[in-house]
Amino acid sequence: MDALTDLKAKYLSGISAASDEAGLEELRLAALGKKGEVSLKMRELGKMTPEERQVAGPALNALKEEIDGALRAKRAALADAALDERLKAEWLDVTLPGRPRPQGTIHPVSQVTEEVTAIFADMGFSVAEGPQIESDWHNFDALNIPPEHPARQEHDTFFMARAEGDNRPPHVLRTHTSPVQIRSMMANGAPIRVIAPGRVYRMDMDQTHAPMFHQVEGLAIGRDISMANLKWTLEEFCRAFFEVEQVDLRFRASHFPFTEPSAEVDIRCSWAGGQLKIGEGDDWMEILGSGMVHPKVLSAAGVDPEMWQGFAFGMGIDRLAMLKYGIPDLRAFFDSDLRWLRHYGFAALDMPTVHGGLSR
Ligand code: 2NM
Repeated sequence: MDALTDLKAKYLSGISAASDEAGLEELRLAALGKKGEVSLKMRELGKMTPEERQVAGPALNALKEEIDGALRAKRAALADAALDERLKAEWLDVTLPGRPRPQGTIHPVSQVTEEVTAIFADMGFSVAEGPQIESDWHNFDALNIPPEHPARQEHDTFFMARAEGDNRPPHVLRTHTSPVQIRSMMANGAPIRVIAPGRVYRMDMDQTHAPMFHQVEGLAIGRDISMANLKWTLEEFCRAFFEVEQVDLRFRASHFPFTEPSAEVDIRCSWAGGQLKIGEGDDWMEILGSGMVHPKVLSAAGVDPEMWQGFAFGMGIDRLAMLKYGIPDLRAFFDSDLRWLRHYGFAALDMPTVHGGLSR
């Protein structure tokens, strides 16, 4: 049995010295493979006498088990070592500081637009949009603004250039978002409840006016919508927007071509100590225009005024932002001054909801 002792010594030391999986497999084949040394010895058992076989058989089996066991153990040890190497190479320093916050902020106009949209969405209004370059018809005629109306004259409206020889009325930069409501009524008919926030343009530039500013207008058309519905809707809006329990609104008779009757709406406020407080005090501040949509406007938009009626209103988003967030100068709104934007901007991903209290 000296031959077996030699085999055992040879393979166990070979396995112990192997440095990789391929080397181990070579050794396995050399010992236990079909033509391996141990397998050949097994085959010789057939030629032995029963007495010889009784001794050699168990010894060969034991050798085979031992080599097999050593192979398994070494294979596991190599795998452990490989994992250790990987863990050393792929370490991650979890104590590193986090990534810096994004530098950008949400512009107050965007913030207020989201707030207004959330409040009116809660009351069943959807958002409508339309082109900023409008046809003369959508911006004026459909809204019962006749050609001789002062708002149409050069000093208020930006007109687009016309091709030479084109005598059609030029398109305009929309002076209000009302043409969006016209388009909504033409596309969807009545009943309808929409708000239209967006940019509008007027040739105006001083401390309180910019040539581009933002408006939100609302429209609700139904079979029996009245001024009472308008009053409740606007009160509800102001309560939610200014985040106060009590608001007091004052409706002053006014005139707009697209509504009849028309009212300008003031909100009770106080300026005590130079600080604006909404809902208390003895001052009134104008915040929006409103009225019952003129029958001629309904007809122009394809809605039968014998069947349908409703209210509309409009207000300036930029001014709402100044009032709510105490921003003094309208002209700084569109300067893209990073210091101003960091000061007055809002955190990204902090979207206003009515249930979340809008601006918290
Ligand atoms: C205002 C004041 C009063 C208004 C009217 C319409 C439309 F298209 F439905 F006729 N939209 N918005 C409206 C009414 C706007 O802004 C001061």
